[in-house]
Amino acid sequence: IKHCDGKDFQVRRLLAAFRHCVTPEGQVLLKDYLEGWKELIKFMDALGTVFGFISQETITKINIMQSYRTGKHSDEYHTLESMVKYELQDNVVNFKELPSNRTPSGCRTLLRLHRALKWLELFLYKLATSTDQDSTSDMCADAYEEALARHHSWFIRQAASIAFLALPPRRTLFDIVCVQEEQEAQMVLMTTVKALVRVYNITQEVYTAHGMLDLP
Ligand code: 1Q0
Repeated sequence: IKHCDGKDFQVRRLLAAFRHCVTPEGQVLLKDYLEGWKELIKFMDALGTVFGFISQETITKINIMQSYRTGKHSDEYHTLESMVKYELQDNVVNFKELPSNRTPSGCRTLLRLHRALKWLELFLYKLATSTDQDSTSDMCADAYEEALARHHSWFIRQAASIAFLALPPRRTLFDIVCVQEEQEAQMVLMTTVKALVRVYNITQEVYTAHGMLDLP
């Protein structure tokens, strides 16, 4: 299988997006952050239909963010920091559970992506430091337990654990990333992890500073 076309997943683009989204002042540009996520969706799509519900859920979250970013108040949704400031000022953060007919806030929506980014960081780190004998399903499940499971309902946890079993072996994942050599794979993965850690830590600080880590 060849996955190395321009329209397919490219780790170069993933890396560029998650790097560029951090400005020299240490702010997070939402446009590039979401570009990074769009690239991840391509990765999931390359994995096949079992991951469709995860990819759909990610698309839903990205679309909510895009609608804010291009909507009436687009200026306020330029960076993570400006979004938080605006939604706090305007009292639209939803610190309480919302009626389901209202569009969730940018802050609570991005928080879902932010938590998933921790899963990705842990998973890629495990992938980089493993061997062909290790199971990707186990690595994925371990990262999920560490980063995400406690934020998910029982039903979602069951569905996720079934999807994890369908994860292909390391070599197939490396094929999608278009790396063959073990060393090259390690380097690409670790570079990506570094970029993710940087964005994650900034976002985490902003959410912590405003007591927003538990938005319902
Ligand atoms: C590749 C395998 C993907 C494994 C993904 C792990 C996370 C699984 C979580 C699945 C749950 C999705 C169902 C819905 C969940 C929602 O309840 C939840 C909360 O939202 P809400 O509105 O109900 O409060 N939503 C979320 O937590 C958002 C979840 C987003 C999942 C993002 C998965 C990102 C996957 C990326 C695949 C990339 C793989 C490696 C790339 C290698 C690159 C070198």
